[in-house]
Amino acid sequence: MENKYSLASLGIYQNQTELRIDNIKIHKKEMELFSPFETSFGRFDRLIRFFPEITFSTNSGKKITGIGECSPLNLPQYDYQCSRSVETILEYITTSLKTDKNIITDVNSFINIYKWITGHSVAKAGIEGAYWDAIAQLKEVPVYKLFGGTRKTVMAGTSIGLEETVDAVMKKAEIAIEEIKVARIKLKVKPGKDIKYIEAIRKKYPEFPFQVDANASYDLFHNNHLAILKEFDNYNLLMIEQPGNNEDFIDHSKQLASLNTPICLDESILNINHARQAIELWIQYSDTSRLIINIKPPRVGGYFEAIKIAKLCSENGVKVWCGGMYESALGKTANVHFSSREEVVLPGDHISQAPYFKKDIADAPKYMNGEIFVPTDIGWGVKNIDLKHI
Ligand code: OSB
Ligand code: MG
Repeated sequence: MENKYSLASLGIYQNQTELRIDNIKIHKKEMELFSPFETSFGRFDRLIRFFPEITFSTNSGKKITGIGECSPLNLPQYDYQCSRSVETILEYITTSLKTDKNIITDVNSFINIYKWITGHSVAKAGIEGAYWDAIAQLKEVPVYKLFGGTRKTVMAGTSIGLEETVDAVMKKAEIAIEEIKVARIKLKVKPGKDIKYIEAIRKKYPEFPFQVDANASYDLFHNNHLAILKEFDNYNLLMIEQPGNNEDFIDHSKQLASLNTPICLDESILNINHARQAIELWIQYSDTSRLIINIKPPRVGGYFEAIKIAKLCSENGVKVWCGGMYESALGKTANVHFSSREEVVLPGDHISQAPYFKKDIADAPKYMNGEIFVPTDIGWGVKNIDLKHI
């Protein structure tokens, strides 16, 4: 299966204006969550977000500045990355960008400067985000146009964390469905905190678009766990997200082949090669209609890689959507620009019950009845961005 996509074949803007790095500033903000969030790997109430701000200069001396976001968890629980690893890698990338003498034009010429760093997708995505915002300023267009996006609005769902009681989860589901009117809900589950929660939601909302996310908490070789996952089939779920270990998408394809509910890979897919390999496995052991991929730019190292994966999936009948990493309004907006691509066909994790953070660095994009309006202003189009007072 071929997976080599050029910028042109993806409809991504190829900047030809010659640029040099003028300055890089990394803004580090510790942000307090509005309410603590719990998943199978922990509960937290504050997160550090990094906002790389890169100023480029053109041959004629014009300066343009773009901002991106890096959104790690505090500890290496979701994957190996954490706020301290991201801070370290941002130093390496910054040094590379400042010392490299190559001229920057299209996104490949930019990524090439730091592609010697293996892994560390969260830091890379924030750096690439700053590039795109700057190019959008240069061309005076919204970023989604550079990405080849076409949607004017994107469908927005919400992620509901684990709670001690079914009542507490039901309260959150009710607010999401009846007050916020999200396009779909996603519930975090783990062994022992699964069926009774799912059953309660389905009893009250038999048809509402509903999916679950296990964050790698089930053992795909444990009979009890397999039996529980099979039982999920009774609840008309859109998908089961990442039931097994991060590294084990081969096992996901084989061990869960008898489930009717599609399996969504999140943690397992770090680049386009993983996506291609997963597709080949589902062709062999299951069916591509039962594979879904959650594409998060911070998990795959940036927006260009995210678009490549979306294209490959779309060409192979695999549905994709855009997940979140508790980004601030800036990172969420960047995800919305990516989701404007036509290949992104399912609702993303773009909104939360209350604002995620007590004080955000910018306004969230306009939201109404399960849809977010893709900003049409220049750059990311976020309003009231303030990196000084947070
Ligand atoms: O598994 O999708 C996940 C947040 C951090 C790390 C992993 C995940 C999540 C979420 C939050 O589910 C989704 C959001 O940002 O709204
Ligand atoms: Mg997930």
